[in-house]
Amino acid sequence: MDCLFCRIIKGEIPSSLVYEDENIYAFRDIAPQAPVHILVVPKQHVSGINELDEVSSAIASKVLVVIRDLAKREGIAESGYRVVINTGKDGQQSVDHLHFHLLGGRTLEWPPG
Ligand code: D5M
Repeated sequence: MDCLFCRIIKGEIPSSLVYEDENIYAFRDIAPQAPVHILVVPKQHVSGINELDEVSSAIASKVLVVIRDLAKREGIAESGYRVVINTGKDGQQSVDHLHFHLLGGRTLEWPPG
């Protein structure tokens, strides 16, 4: 399977790594939409929320803990931030490997476009 994020996780494509553990890989978005824009990705390939099962949803909950810690480390925990999972065509998901956007460092608008 030719998945961009699987290739990044395997080290076949370079990335700006900010965190890695047994199950999770986090790196800076190549096209940042905010001063802090990190993608936090379960290593196991799951296309998106619709494909979550028991194992991958347990890892997804660990992703939230990683996001909490990254927000602290990036200095945006107090000012606030947003966590986004784009899903499917209408959700503008462009990479079919589940990923959480961590966005912060500026006042974010609501609602999103
Ligand atoms: O988010 C997919 C995100 O992935 C989008 O914000 C750009 C980012 N992207 C694409 N290629 C790379 C590489 N090579 N490094 C880092 N970030 C990348 P989505 O929610 O699917 O639209």
